[in-house]
Amino acid sequence: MKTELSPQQISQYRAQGFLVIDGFLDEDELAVWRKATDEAVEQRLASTKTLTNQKDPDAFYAQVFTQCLRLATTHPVMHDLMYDAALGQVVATLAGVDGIRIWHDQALYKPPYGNPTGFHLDNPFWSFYSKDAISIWMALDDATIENGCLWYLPATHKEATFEMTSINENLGAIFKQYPSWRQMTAVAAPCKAGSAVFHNGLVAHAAGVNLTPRPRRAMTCAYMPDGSTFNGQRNILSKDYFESLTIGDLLDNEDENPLIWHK
Ligand SMILES: O=C(O)CCC(=O)C(=O)O
Ligand SMILES: [Fe+2]
Repeated sequence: MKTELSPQQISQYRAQGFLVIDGFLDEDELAVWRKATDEAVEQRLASTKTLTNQKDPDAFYAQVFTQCLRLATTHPVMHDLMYDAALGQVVATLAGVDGIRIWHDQALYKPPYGNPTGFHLDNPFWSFYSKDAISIWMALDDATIENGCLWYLPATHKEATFEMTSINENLGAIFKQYPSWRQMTAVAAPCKAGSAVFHNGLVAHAAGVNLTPRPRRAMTCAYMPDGSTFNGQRNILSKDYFESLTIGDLLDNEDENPLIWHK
């Protein structure tokens, strides 16, 4: 894993709200990530007895991606990959925070001839608000313009608020909330398998249509800076934990949101 970050990479991440690191994994590491993710997704889909994350496979959203959350809780190798302190240090250093917790991991497989992922912000969906939330998006296949690589509206994390944005079938639904962004030119983030794309939880991003007969596989993880507090939304929190919380409480539960790195 390419864990060394240059000052240029850090400043580019902070300025643009995203950063691609080509060849983040070496070939052997990529093979481990692919196998673990494929297995964990397969097991999850078998246990939930549905082929996609939606009951209706013909629904638009079911054809955006197959989405499997918190695979570290069901697959031991995935657990080790996600709890790797070296990875935690990389994301914490990019984000500029002293400690980092897992918010949730998530496999995102865009199916063959799958629909695009509409522009959205991530952080408004989560149970904490932070200008320093960060995600990693690990390409398990080459991510190309043809198969649905990520696209960014650079630096929008500096203007975005925590207000919920809609993500629906319209690629540009977010522009109703942020009209000035409609004039921006989106920047594509194509990358080879084994590359990692990092983004801020408030930068606007989308993914293209998959115009190939093969899936576009990615393994992702969203992170919460240590010290973040509960904002009232449940999102992925367990029912019992959610019901025990009051707005403003520190989110420091090791089972729900493990601290994977601290200075
Ligand atoms: O993979 C995709 O299509 C979308 C990814 C995304 O929105 C994310 O990782 O936050
Ligand atoms: Fe996202």
